[in-house]
Amino acid sequence: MSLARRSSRARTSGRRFLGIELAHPIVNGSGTFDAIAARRVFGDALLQDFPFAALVSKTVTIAPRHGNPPPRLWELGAGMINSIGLPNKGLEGYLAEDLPRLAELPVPLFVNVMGSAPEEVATLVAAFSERDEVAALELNVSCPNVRTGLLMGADPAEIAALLDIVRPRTTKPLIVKLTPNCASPAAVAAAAEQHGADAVSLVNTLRGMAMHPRRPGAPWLGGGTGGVSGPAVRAVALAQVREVRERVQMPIVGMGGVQCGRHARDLLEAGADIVGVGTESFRDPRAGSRIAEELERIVANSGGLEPATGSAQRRVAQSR
Ligand code: RRO
Repeated sequence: MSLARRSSRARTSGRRFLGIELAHPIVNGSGTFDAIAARRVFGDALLQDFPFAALVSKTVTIAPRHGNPPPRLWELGAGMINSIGLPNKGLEGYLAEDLPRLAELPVPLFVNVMGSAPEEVATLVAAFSERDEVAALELNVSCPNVRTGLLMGADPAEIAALLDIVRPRTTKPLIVKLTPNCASPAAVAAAAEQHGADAVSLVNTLRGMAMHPRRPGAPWLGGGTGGVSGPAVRAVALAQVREVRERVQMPIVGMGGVQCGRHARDLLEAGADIVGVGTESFRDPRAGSRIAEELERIVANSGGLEPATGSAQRRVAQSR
């Protein structure tokens, strides 16, 4: 076994990500694990066996939002479509009510924020930047810029302009959550890196819709369209993580349809540094811990993974 492979085996159980110590490489996808509700259900047992190495919060906006009208979910053969529409208490409500409770969790907190203009995102980032409870910030850029009408995360120039305004407002790590619904997530990732992002996470959900079973021509979801997640998107996630890894040096949070340790290993092999689990947590609230344990066993049995950042780019180049 090479030295690189042996030393990286240790990294699979505990690793640093953006300077933050993680117990293992599995985190949740934003909006897929409500830790406050889970604490109500499972009590302090949740704290003793917390499923993720860091908690990524659901998206916070400046003003409170009710979210989309129901129905908000449609089950697919291989996943689901959600159209939740960002219900949240808004910045003030989140700071007063949610942040103190999330700070009690035994893992670092990554706060996900979204705004409809760069200045709004900057305001959110600046507010969370002052809070010691927050380890890192994730920018949800799957939102149209009200001024340009363009999806902020779909266009390299939009993402560059966003980061030029947001980056100076914090010294905390900034993760950009990429949308798969654009011509080139890799080009957006490269622009994000050039303009000061510390990491990217991908994939967010793929735009999709379901027809109403009883009303011809009408959509099922109250919001019309929604985001497809689960096993249906796993192959797309793998391809996009690999493409992004070819373009950037910064760390990647890979996610999309991960249900078991092997799926997590595949994303790490494709170039991710850590892995997000989302839809699977709705079936199994302990999915994060289970997948981390399965991954640990797979890696131990196979002699280790190479560190993702940089090495995956070399592997991709060599395979051409
Ligand atoms: O709230 C949602 O409907 C939602 C968001 Br903000 C997102 O980023 N991705 C998604 O699938 N749903």
